[in-house]
This record gives sequence, structure tokens and C-alpha cells, in this order.
Amino acid sequence: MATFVDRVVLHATGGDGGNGCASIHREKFKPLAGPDGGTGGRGGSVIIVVDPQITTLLEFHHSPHWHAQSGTQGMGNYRQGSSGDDLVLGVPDGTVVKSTDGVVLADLVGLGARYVVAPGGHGGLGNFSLASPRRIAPGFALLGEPGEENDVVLELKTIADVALIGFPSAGKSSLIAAISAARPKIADYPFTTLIPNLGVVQAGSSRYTVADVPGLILGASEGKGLGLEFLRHIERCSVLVHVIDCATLEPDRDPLSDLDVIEAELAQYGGDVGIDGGRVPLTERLRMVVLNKIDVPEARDLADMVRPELEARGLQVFEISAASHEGLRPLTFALAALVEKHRRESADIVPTRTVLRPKAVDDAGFTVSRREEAGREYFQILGTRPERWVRQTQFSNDEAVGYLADRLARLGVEESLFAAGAVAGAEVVIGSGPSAVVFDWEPTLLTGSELLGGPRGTDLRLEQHARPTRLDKRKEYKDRMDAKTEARAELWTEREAGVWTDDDLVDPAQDPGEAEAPGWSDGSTGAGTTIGS
Ligand SMILES: Nc1nc2c(ncn2[C@@H]2O[C@H](COP(=O)(O)OP(=O)(O)OP(=O)(O)O)[C@@H](O)[C@H]2O)c(=O)[nH]1
Ligand SMILES: [Mg+2]
Repeated sequence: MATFVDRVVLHATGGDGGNGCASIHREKFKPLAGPDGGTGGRGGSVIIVVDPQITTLLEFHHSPHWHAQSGTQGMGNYRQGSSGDDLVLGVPDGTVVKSTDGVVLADLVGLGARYVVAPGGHGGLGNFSLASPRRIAPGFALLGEPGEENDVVLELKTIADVALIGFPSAGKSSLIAAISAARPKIADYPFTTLIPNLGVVQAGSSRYTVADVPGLILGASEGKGLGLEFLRHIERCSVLVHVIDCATLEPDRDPLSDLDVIEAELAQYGGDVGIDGGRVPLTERLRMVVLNKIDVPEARDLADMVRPELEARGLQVFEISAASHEGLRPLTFALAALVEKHRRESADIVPTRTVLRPKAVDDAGFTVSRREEAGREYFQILGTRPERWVRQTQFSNDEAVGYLADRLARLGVEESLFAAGAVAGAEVVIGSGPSAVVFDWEPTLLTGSELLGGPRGTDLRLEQHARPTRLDKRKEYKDRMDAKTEARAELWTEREAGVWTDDDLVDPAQDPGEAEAPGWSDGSTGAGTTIGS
């Protein structure tokens, strides 16, 4: 099983923020001494950072799901929850972070370059922090915010100065083995090399790295052979070396057509060149040609024959034998000169360390839009703050819901809903996707002037003209007086009867001895109590 992985999908989830606490402080003689619920701790974030010890993304291939620690809840007596620890994951130098739809989010080059994949959620405020002169003892706290869930693609682009490219069995691995301490697998069948190999070459006082990538064939850009999959590893190389096999026995191949095929495939491979930091396209990189296997007599003749043609194209040509080590010394020094040249030229260009393309944070704003879906009309509110407030609200607590309504109104959501044409009872959706919350809107009118936005004569207040007329008022007064007279008459009948008994409690017919009624009794008037007679 291959132990080299250069492209993985990472599913990262930030830790949830801890919930705030609603608690009331108590001490001796002060049983209700004010709110003292602490704020919940922040959730940890999932962060990737360049670690020079790591050379492959294998670990993420085996376990792609990572979850940072959550914050703990706030507690009474003003105690805050503890924050969750960040989860720091090491990745190889040269890792590119992309979104799942292919947008480059960060290019991690250099020790310590880092990228926050999934930030943790905020902790919810405790009722101590929610207290204000107008809300002295809040009976609620805010919920912790869930951590963000993000999927990103990690791609490894090897960092080397020189890349060896060419057909399978051209002798690329043999060459890197001859000039450096790298010991890749070498054999006479195509596609011996399945993963990129790196070697360090020392030529005089200069030192540079060389990458050997799997061989390319005609149609690699359409996926033939190993395709262009490994070409991402040469995207960062400053010098390209065409290794050409002069001793091949295949009938339809010769050094010139081999070179053309590889160049065509390179042109076909656009890569991310140009997106991240405006690198030089592959077809415009410094390059040279190495004619290999000249220890074979026919190969040497062929090499001598094609050399003028290649030089006429402006290419630097070296005849070598990776087997007998002939011609290697001039080659390594010529490569050193090219690498040094490139380093000198790029020294004044400020290195593009980390290209971060964070989401635009528009913290202050929100948008209200009228939507229709399957005949259902609703108003959607999108915005960082309204969405977070909704996530932090405990909907089983009326006070918390009231607090949310106040916050939304203060932000100006109601005015915007009016402006968008919403009326009382309209369906309002805050957020999008599965976490969206749906409300039936009950406007809390501050001044009523918002209603004047409609066409003339459509003010809702004008339709409620149910003011009583004088006749209505007189009739109502008369009815009230009649009812009063009736009630008084009833009372008098009862008084004149002179007995205040409750028929349900005592039945005098059955128990004459106990005929005295419960209730007020001064004992002077015998059975029954007479009031006011
Ligand atoms: N005679 C001779 N044979 C060579 C020379 N260089 C490489 N070979 C042979 O060519 C064959 C292929 O060599 P590799 O180095 O594996 O070729 P490669 O370009 O890495 O091939 P892939 O990894 O398949 O792309 C091996 O059998 C080598 O022994 C050379 O200079 N002279
Ligand atoms: Mg090889």
C-alpha cells in the first residue's frame, strides 16, 4: 500500500461554545443579590500548520474527520466556562488549502505557516453579562454558538528547485540517484516511480533540491498513464529538466518528438499557476534538455545528431549517462547556475507566504429579501449578527426570545421588513439551510410611521375607525345602569328574605338542629343572621 498521499479532503469541525449560565447570587441576609451567571467558554478551532517533520498527507487519508474541543458552560458565582483547546494539525511544507469547489484558500509555504480551517463557536453570555439598568436580573442566558463545520481539500505541492520530467524509463530516477543521496526504485518497466522523490544536490558551494516525478506519456492530459496528477509537484519548481531516453527501442519515438509530446502535455496542464501569487506558467519556466543513456553507442550517435537541432531551439543540452555517471558534473553545475539565477531574480520579489482569502466579514449588515418557493412567500434575513443571535437563543425561554426580538428591532430588522413589504403574520426566515429559524412576524411598532410607506390611503390605522358614536355611548351607559339596578334589586330581595345560607352546605329540612348557617353571626338574633334589618 502506498504510503504517500498528496490530496485529501479534510472534514473539520470547530468546538462548540459553552452555554452561558443564568443564576442568582445568594449570601447570608441577601437571598436575591443579583445575577451572577458566568459566560460559557469559547470552542477550540481546527488549525493546520506547516510541520517540517511531515512529508505526506497520509494521516488525513486515514482519519479525515477532526473535531476541536468544545468550551464548557459558564457557572454561578461569576465563574466563566473554560475555553476548548485548539486542535493543531501538522501538514507538509507546500500544502495548498482549497475549498471543495476548487478555490485556493491558502498556500502554506514556510515553517509555521498556518490556516484556521474551522473556527470554534463563541461562548454564550451569562445573565451577569446580560444585566443592564433596564434588565436588572435576566432570567436567561445565551446559548453557546456551535463550531463551524468546514470541508477543505488539502493538496501537497512538493517544494523543489529542479524537476525531472520525461517519458517512463527515460532514466529520471537513475539520474536523481546518481546526483543525490536519494535512492528511488529503478527498473526497466514503465511507471516504476509512482510517487514523487526528492533529492538534495551539492554542486560546489550551491545546494538545491531535485524532484523526480512519475513519467508522462502522450495523452497524459486525458488521464493516460498516471495522467497529469503528479504535475502539481513540479508547479513550484523553478527549473524544469527534460530527461530524454536516446536508447529507446520503441519505433515511433525519437528525442525531438519526445520533447514535443512532453511540452504539449505541460501546456495542457494549467494547474493553479497564476491563481496563487502569479507564478510563471510551466511553459515559461527555465528549462534544459538532458540526453540520457549515452553509454549505449547508438544512443551517443543519436544524441550527437539531435543536439544541434535542440540548441537551435535555444535549449541548453547535456549528454549524460546516469549509468556510467558520464557528463553528470557539468550538468549539476549548470543546474546550480540556473537555480542561483532564479533565486537572485526572485530575491527582490516579496515571497508570497500565505495567500489568505477569508470570507468577507460584513459584521454590521444584514439583508432582507422577499422570496417565493412552491407558492409560499417568505422574507429571508441573512447577516452574521442576526444569524448568530438566533443560534444563541433558547427558544423555550420567553425572556430570551424577548431579548432576541429587542436586539433584532434595535438592529433595524423591523424597518427593513416593512420596507420589503412584509405585513403582520408574514413568514420570516432568519438564516439559510437547515439551521434557519422560521417566525410568524408580529411587528412591534415603535412610532407607527413605518406604516406610511405604502400608497396613499392604505394606512392600516385608517381602517380601524371604530370610535363609538354619542348614541353608542348613551346606549352603553343605559345598559350599564340597567344591569346595576337589576343587581341591586336582587340583593335587596335576598336581604329581605333575611337568611344567608348556602343551600349546598346545610339542608335545614334534614338537620333542624344545625340550622344555624355558617358565616357571620352575632348570636343575638337566633337562627340565621340578619344584616341591615
Ligand atoms: N544503459 C543505460 N540504462 C539506463 C540509464 N539510465 C537508466 N537506465 C535504465 O533505464 C531503466 C529505467 O530507468 P528509471 O530510472 O527507472 O527510469 P524512470 O525515468 O525513472 O522511469 P519511470 O519511473 O517508470 O518513469 C532502468 O532499467 C535503468 O537501469 C543509462 O544512462 N544507461
Ligand atoms: Mg522512476
